[in-house]
Amino acid sequence: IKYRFPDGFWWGSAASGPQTEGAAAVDGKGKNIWDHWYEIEPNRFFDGVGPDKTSQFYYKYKDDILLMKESGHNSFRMSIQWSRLIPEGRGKVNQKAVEFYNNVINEMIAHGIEPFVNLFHFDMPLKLQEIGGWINRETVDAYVKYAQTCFELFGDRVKFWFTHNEPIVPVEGGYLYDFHYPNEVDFGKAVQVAFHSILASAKAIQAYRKLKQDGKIGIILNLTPSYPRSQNSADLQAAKLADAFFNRSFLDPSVKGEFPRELIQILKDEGFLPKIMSGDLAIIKENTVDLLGVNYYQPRRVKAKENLPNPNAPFMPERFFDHYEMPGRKMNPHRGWEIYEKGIYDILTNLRENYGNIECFISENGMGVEGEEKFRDQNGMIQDDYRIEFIQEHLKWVHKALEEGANVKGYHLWTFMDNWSWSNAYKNRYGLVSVNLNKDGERTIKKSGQWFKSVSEHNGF
Ligand code: BGP
Repeated sequence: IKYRFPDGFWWGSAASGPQTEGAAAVDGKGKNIWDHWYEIEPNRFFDGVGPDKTSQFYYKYKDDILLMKESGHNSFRMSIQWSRLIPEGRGKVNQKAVEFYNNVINEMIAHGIEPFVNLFHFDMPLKLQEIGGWINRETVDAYVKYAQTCFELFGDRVKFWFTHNEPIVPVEGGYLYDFHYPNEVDFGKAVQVAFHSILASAKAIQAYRKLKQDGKIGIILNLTPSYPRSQNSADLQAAKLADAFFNRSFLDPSVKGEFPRELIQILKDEGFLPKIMSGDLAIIKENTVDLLGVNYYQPRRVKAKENLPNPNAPFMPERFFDHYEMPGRKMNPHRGWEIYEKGIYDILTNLRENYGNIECFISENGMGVEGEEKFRDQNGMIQDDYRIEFIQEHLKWVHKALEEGANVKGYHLWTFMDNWSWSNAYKNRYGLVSVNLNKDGERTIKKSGQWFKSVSEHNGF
């Protein structure tokens, strides 16, 4: 074994409720924005396949947990669907949901799989979106109540909690770049949504600590290291601002309890400071995370702006930088994302050097591939050597960061089994296990699933 990882390293994968459970309108579940968006625009991104289809984890969780075991999981990240537990976002708790999540958590533990539980994975209950979603302060209160309900119901067994998955994505998708409901372009609203998500996270952490349960709580952020085109000062400055907008905006308040100064200055200058109530900043300051989940897919390549921005165009972060395509970059042709394995090392090194070496783990990393059926061999197994290579190359960099002292505790792949995506339904497959939608969701372990098991068993490769 050339790359050995420390004892107790977390091997597993991540998934979310809306992308896997199905049963979208069953047993008292309320609607969230995805159920709603699919209903009103089924062909927008979804190819006519909605969150009600998915892999039906709601019904098949027992078999699926066996497959987790078979593919080497010692831990697994799931999310609780807010709109399943509290159908209207606030108010009545749905006992059927309590039963379901209890069953899943107990089943995982019975099979030696540590449950990592995330609270918010893009799934705003529709009733709360109707009052503005994260723009409305009432949603923060409702979220804290929801979080507290989860801690009280499941915290005797769940030892790893996360307040949000990629909270910047609903900001970008919903209020800047049009890939999440309510798909508006409004920088002011985007900032308010970001601020309230961060505040909600800090308040949930505060609520968790008050309960004195024996576990840890963190947040999961998608970090996209910003690389400047050159070392000239204009390019460096462009990369620095892109980093402040897209990484430090959430990383700094989550880990250090404060916002990046450059960003605050821009918001001030441009008249976009959010509404803040007295006491909010102190809550953020005092309730930083115990641990950080890092989702890493791709870097951001940045250069100084070439043309002056149109002053009449809606304000966007891109007023301060341009993106560029690095010549010779490696691409995932299916998802259109650059593959740059060293990025994972740069993130871990940055956390070690500039964020107090906060305890962290890779909470998502993975490769979405279209048309994997053509790689199925005569024994029915998908021969996804490209995925094995993808994971391996990233793990080598994680290993190097570890050797240099990074406080990284595990690696979770996106994802366990092929699932429904927010932006392409079932087109891109990410799983260690394949799902055949034409055969009632039949599951088969891919070659990568077998390989992953051996990595987890040997704690290395
Ligand atoms: C992350 C999300 C996941 C998942 C993944 C793959 O941003 O946390 O929920 O969707 O990306 O992305 P996609 O499904 O868009 O290819």
